[in-house]
This record gives sequence, structure tokens and C-alpha cells, in this order.
Amino acid sequence: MRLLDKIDNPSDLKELTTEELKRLAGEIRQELITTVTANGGHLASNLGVVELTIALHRVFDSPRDKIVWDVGHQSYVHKLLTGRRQRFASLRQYGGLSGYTCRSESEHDPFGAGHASTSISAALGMAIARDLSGDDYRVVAIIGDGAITGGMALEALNQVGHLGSRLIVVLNDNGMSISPTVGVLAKLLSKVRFDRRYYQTKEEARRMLTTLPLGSKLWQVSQQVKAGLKGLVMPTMLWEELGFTYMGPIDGHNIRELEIALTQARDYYFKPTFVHVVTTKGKGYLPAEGDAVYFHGVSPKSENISAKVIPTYSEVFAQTVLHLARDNPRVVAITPAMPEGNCLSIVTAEFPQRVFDVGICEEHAVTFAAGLATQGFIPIVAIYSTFLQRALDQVIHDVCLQDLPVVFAIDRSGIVGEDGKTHQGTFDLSYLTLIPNLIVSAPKDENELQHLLYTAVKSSHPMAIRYPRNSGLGVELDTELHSIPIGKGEIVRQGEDVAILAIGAMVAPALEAAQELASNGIEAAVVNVRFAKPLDSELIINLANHIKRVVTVEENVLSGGFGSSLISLLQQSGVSNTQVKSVGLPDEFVEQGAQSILRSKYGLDAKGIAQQVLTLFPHPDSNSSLKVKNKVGVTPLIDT
Ligand SMILES: Cc1ncc(C[n+]2csc(CCOP(=O)(O)OP(=O)(O)O)c2C)c(N)n1
Repeated sequence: MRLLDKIDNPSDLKELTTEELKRLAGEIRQELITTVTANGGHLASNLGVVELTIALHRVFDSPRDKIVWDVGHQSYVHKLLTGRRQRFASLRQYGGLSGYTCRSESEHDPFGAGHASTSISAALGMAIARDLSGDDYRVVAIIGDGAITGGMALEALNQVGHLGSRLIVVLNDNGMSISPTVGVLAKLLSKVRFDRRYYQTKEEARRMLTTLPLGSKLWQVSQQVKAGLKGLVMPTMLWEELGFTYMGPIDGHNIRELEIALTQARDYYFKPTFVHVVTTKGKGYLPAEGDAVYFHGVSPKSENISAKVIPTYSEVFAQTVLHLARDNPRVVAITPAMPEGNCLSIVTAEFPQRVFDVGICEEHAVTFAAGLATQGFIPIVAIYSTFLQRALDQVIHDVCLQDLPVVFAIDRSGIVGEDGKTHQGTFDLSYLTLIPNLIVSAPKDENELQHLLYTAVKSSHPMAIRYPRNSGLGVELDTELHSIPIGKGEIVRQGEDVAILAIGAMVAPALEAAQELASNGIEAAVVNVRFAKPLDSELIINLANHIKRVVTVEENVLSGGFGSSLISLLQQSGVSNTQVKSVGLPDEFVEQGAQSILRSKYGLDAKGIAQQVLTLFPHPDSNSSLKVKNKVGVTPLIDT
């Protein structure tokens, strides 16, 4: 029997010998590899924190002590050790364990996450709550060297030092964000990481000097001199200056060394402590150690099998940026730490000076773009929908208020799948369409994405283009790009009984739905709306006056989305007697699961759309006469 199978909660770890702990670490790694390869997820990050997580749970007393993981993507080992082992095979599956920390999942997750750089703020809140209530538990924030470069983390560090509250920050330093961590802080950290020799030398000097007569006095003097020098050259001093007691660097794969440092931090009552732990991302699995970028987040086995012949939206996006950058030296691109996810690395390869990875800093990315735009550059900010939420004020205040020509390429819009509630891109149409000056668009396929990007670069105004995760539709890609008139949609299918107005990724299933409806005797017009703002009011009002049954379809929450803009347009234009049905996502956080499962659950696939359209037509079995020609024999697609 595996040792892992005997760990039902963290206290079971405390009895294990050093040898058993090593064996356990091996078993955990095996479990991670098996489950993550099958389900997809963050493999390398978790392989890197096996020993750290074991040590944390041996030294601290969770759930009384609060262990707060930043991002939460590296919490799989924590899950395995905190009573979730038996459900681990359901990781990231529909109805299964979340791939992030989640308060409703376990009392061992004191804070839910998915977005980066929140742990120190949340942990500080807990520490202050503890102090105010006269309690005595410990609070530990574990943050990566990528996440610590995020603005929120730096803001939190500033307040931790100011308050001086008893809080432990563990830096899990592996030199990597998803790609190598960028910025001067990363450089400082790497100095320490690669300079463990400094500490060994220091230790040897101390031992040597203290064995001599007057040696300890000499040691003290040498330390004072060194302290001056160290302030100049040693990056570790940064943390001391910020108000922490610094410990490290600690070998993050040596459980004993980790336990000693964490115990010291746990029992230190005077100041916040900063424990600098050096780990290897992907540790113990050679392919992941060799390519931590690829193994940061792996796809489920099933997705790998379906040969990737159709390019993803992200790939088409990046190819188009390359094309635009070749044509216009003023086109630049910005990514907050996702050059692989949004494929901009191919542009970096050709234009290293014109692509900026700014780190996990979405707010800064947007305002940095605004600055570039004031000087005549055309910045394309490539950002995932969920992470753009962070930078809403920057979009409003720094870009749109000044009507600066920044292009927002919003990847992973709509339902993203297994990453779940923290990552769904289901709000952007709502929070973007409320902003004056901003053009908000979504292509019906990857070819239109190219043309919208071209349009955005030429538009001289801020423009957002949202597109989904995964492959395009496999349509042919035009080699010549052209502008699309701003605010103009297109009728992609004629019909007289009902008009389905769909935006972005919903156009294709709306067309399929129209086909299904046709086989039931209903002729649906389908409109590729293309612009959620400005709306094509001429087209929409004409259709609504003419057809009298309108269905809007969007992969976005209904509140504040395209459907609600359309209803308000019809109201303001005095269009009456037109039935409108809005299809979209309800007022809830969309859970995790395969895109196809979730689209079907929320009626955002062809079948679901057709079903919702049918609700506008009287049921054939009811007595009400059908006003639409030839509709008497309509078979409903749903068993109502
Ligand atoms: C606000 C935000 N932006 C981007 C991401 C995407 N993301 C997830 S993990 C990660 C890298 C984190 O690096 P680090 O903190 O060093 O952790 P590691 O995986 O290296 O252990 C990024 C950029 C995110 N989760 N949240």
C-alpha cells in the first residue's frame, strides 16, 4: 500500500520518518503525473512544490493555521494531503475537484484563487483579523517569483512592512512564471538563487573565525563591514529593508532544511518573515524539468489525441500581428506574462524590440499601452478576458477617456473550460460595452479575426476584439487583409420566421441551429453581429420590424451583454410588438468542465439555440394557431 493512501489529513504526516517522507514525495509525483496527464492541468508547478507542501503541513497546523497559496494552480499536492486524495482523479473535471484553491471545497483552503498576486493581501487581512480578535494562529502566504512581480503583491508587501504584523511569506522561487520571469526583481532573485555559494562561504568563514582566539569578535566586526557592502550588493537586503526578517535561500527539495526554516519562521514573533525557497519547476520528471514552459499547463490527453490541424484563434491572432508589424513599424504588442498562451512568442522571434512581456501586471500593461499610444504607436494588448477584469479602470481612465488607439486582443473569451469559475471569460461584453469611445467586436471565425485586427490597427480609436479559446473553425485564411466597416454586421443566412442575432463564437452554432430549425419548417435569418458596440442599429431595427421574432445569442452573461444592449436599442427606437429572447449565460459563476459540456448545459450549442428559438413558436399540440406559414407540423426539438 502506498504511504499516500494513509494520509487522510495533514496530521498523518507528522509521524513519518525522513525516509518515508522521501518515499511519499515520490508517490505524490507519480500521482501528479498520472492524473494531470489524463485530465490536463498545471504539472510542472506542482512537481516543484512537493517537498515544500509536505514541510508546510508538517510544521503548520492547518486548518487552524492558514496556508494561502497564490494563484492556487500549485495546490494539487496540498489537496492530496488535505483529505481530497480520493477525489483527485476528478481534478478539473465537470463536477470534480477544482484546479485551484476553493473555500467551498475544503476548510484547508482559507482563500480561493485563480488569478495571481492575491495571496499576500489576503494573508495580511487574515493576520490582522487574528490580531484584532486576540487569536494566535499563523498565517502563511506562498507566492511564486512570477506572481510576486504583480502590482497587488507589491502593494501588499508595502503594507506588511508598514504594519509589521506577524505573517510569513514563502517565496517559491523557480525562476519561472509560465515563461521565464521578467523584470529587475527577477534579476535580483536570480542573483541569490544562483549564489548559494555566498551562503556556504559565509557559513565556512563563520566557523573558521569563531574557532580562533578573539574569533567571535572578529566575526562580528566582519559582519558589520559586510552589512554595509551587503546593502549595496546583496538582493536579500531588499526584504529586510521592506520590514521582513529574511531567511534563505533554502533548498526547496530538502524537507529537513525546509522544516528548519519554516519552524524558525513559525516561532518568530517579532516581525513578518520572508522565507526564500528555491525550487526546480517540474522537479522529478525529466521532461518537465527540461521544458517547464510546455509542462506549466498541459492539456488533457483527449485533446492531445485530436490532431491539431486547425489553427487556434491565438495562433491566427499572432500570425496577423506578425503581418501587421511587418507592414507598420509603429505596431507593437504587449503581453502580461502570457507570450506562450497567446502565441506572441512567434512575433518576439522576429521583432524582439516590439513585443513586451511586462510580467503578471495587467493594469500596468494597459497603461503602458496608453503611454505608447500617446506617442503615435499602435499597441496591441493581448490579454485573456478573465485577466483584463483586473485592468478595468486602466481601460476606462487611461485609454478610453483619452480615446487612445489601443487594441485589446481579448483571448479566452466566453467559456474556457476546465480552469473553471476563476477563468471563464464571461463578463467582457458587459464590462466593455459600458465604456464610451470603445469599439467592441467579436469575429465569427478566425479569418474574420484577421480582418478585425487589421480594422482595429487602422481605426485610431480604442478597439476590443474578443475571441474564444481553442481552434478556429478551419475556414480559409485570406492573405490580403481589409477593413470592416465599424459597427456593421452581416446577414449570413436569410429567413423570415425568426432572426437569430449571434456574436462571435456563437455565429457558427446559430447557423447550425438554423439548419435544424429548417428541417422543422422554420426559416431563420442569422446575423453575424460582429460589433457589440456600436451596434448595427439600422440592420437590427429593420430586422426587428420585419421579422418580429428576434433571438440574441452570446457567450457572455446576459446582464449587461449584447442582448440587453439590443433590447435597449429596440426600446429607444420605438420598435414594438417584436418578441425578443436573449440566449446567454445566467447570473452565476460558470463552473469547470469541458467547453462542449458547458455549452450544452447553458444552451449555447446548436441544439440549445434551436430549442430556445422554438419557445417563440406555439407548441403544435397547443390550440393556439400558428401564424407562420407551414408551421403546423413543427416537431419540437425538446421534450417539453
Ligand atoms: C492575474 C493573472 N494573470 C495571469 C495569470 C496566468 N498565470 C497562471 S500561473 C502564472 C505563472 C505564475 O508564476 P509563479 O508565480 O512563479 O508560479 P510557478 O508556476 O512558477 O510556480 C501565470 C502568469 C493568472 N493566473 N493571473
